[in-house]
This record gives sequence, C-alpha cells and structure tokens, in this order.
Amino acid sequence: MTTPASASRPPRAELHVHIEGTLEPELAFELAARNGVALPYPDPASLRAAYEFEDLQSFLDLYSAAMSVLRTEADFADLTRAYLVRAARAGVRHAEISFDPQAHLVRGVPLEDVVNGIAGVLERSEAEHGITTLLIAAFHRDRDSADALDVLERLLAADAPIVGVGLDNAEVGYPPGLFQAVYARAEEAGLRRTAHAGEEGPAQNIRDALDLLHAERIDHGIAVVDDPELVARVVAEQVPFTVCPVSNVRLRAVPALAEHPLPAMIEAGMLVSINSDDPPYFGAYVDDVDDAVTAAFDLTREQRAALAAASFSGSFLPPDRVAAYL
Ligand code: ES4
Ligand code: ZN
Repeated sequence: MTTPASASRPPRAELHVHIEGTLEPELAFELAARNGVALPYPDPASLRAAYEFEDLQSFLDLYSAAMSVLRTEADFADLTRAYLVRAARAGVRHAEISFDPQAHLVRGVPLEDVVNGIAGVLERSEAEHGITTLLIAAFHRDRDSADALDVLERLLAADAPIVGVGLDNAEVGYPPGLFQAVYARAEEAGLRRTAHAGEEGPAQNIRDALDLLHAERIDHGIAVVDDPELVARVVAEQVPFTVCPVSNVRLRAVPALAEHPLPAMIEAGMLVSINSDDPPYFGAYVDDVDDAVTAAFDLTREQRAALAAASFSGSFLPPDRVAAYL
C-alpha cells in the first residue's frame, strides 16, 4: 500500500506567490460588499467557474478585474491573513510573498495602505501562523519602466519593509533589458532581485534577467530547457528557479503536467522549488502542487525532500537562517 503524499509532507518554503493572486472568490465577494464595489458575477461559485484560462493574458485580465475589491488597508490585511492560514495548513514555514504596487496605485489606492495592510499582518505571522515571511515588490513589465522606478523610489523613501524586487505580468514583448535602471537602483539600495522569465517568453529572457538585471532568482524559467548551455550555467551557479507547474498547465504554457519540464530541470541538477503562484485561480495551494507533481512524475521521497530543501536554500533568508530550516 502506498502512503498518501499528505501523510509525509515535508516542511517547505513558498517563494513564488502573488498576494493578489491568493484572493479566494468568497473573500472577493465579502470585500466587494464591504466596499460597495460590483463584481461582474452573481456569486463566488460563478466567479470560480470563470477560472478557465487560454493563456497568461486571459488570466491577467480576470486577476486585475477581481483586484478591484481591494481598497483599504484592512482589505490587504484580510487577504494576507487568509493566505497565511491556508499556507500553514500546506506545511509552509517560510513565505516570500510578492505584491504588485502598480496594480493598486493605478486604481487610486494609496501605496502606504497596501504596504501597511500586508506588512502589518506579516509582522505577526511567525507568532500567529508559525510562518516567517519576506515581502517582494513586483513591477509590471508591460508598463513603462520609468513608472516602476518612481514606485521603487517611493518604497525606498517610505522605508517599506521589502526584501527585494520582482518583475511580472505579460512577458512576451517586454524583455528584461527594459528594466535595467530599476534593477540597478534596487541593487544599489541593497535589495534582492528576482524576475519572472521564461514563463511564456524565450530562454533568452532568463539569460537577460541574470546578465542585465543581476537577478539572483528566476520565477518560472521553464524555457531554460530549450537552451542546454544556459541549463549548464544555472546548474553551475545553482540559480534558484521557482517553478509553478500547475500554473503553467492552467495558463497553457505546457499542454499537460506529464509534459512539464520539471523532471528534466531536476535531473539536470538545477536548484528548483515548486510553488503555487496564484492558488485559487489555478485550484492548487502548494500542498496540492506537491501532490500533483508527486503523482504525475512518481517522485520518490528523496526527490520530494530535495524540492522542499531547495525551497529554503533558494530563499532570500541569510545562510544561517536557511541552515536552521534544513
Ligand atoms: C502571474 Cl502566473 C503570472 N505570470 C506573470 N505575472 C503574474 N502576476 C500574477 N500571476
Ligand atoms: Zn508568478
């Protein structure tokens, strides 16, 4: 008899999760009522039923629309708390959470309400949920990089409690090089650097994120397998890749889980972790992702433990704190 994966789930870190992408339909309706905002669906079940995506853009359209319910500091606090409660159940002990400041600024939500709402809950996360956390400000690559730079300066001036910066939203047509000045400023300010690359875009975007942005970590990065020379480099440098296999299937970056390059990335010796990305939208928190890849690839206990260990060693925690988790 085989043991269910859940019975032996190893503790893990989650390194790739968008806090706005953790908005459950039920909470969306609660916040919509509280704020007098209308959602174009009659109830949570109809909204959840709309989570069928053709590609990254079709997801981003719905994700942006649902975000309209997030208006106040309390909304961001409630959103963050709900994620932490569910993540704790998934065995998450450390979470590096991204937020999209520009998605809220364009709607007139003050930056400090967003940051204070999220950070106020993260401050108490270790005590209340048993999860240590770090916060990442992610910039929209399909917006002008001057806007990203302006938002970064505002975060720095406000001494916002962020560990680093990221780059997300539509990838094709918006290469990493556009954001060189933003990442140079982040590096100068002592911030850590990650970037979505090679999700829908080519392997060259991964190379450019490393070389032009000095990214220390790559989000998704599944296109790396198209470029053996790049695979050899990221293996040699042990660049962490935060892979989101269920997200990639749901956004049709890969046709099916069985065809996902995760096993090839592991076999090559890359430092890969598995992550949820936007859990309710893709129907899977990180424990569900663990179950899905364990079943699809018949992963051994050792391989699952290696994925969990890589989630800590790929984190932005200092080495002594990583060692304490391993
Ligand atoms: C995202 Cl799956 C994905 N890709 C790019 N940007 C994003 N923002 C939220 N989820
Ligand atoms: Zn993502």
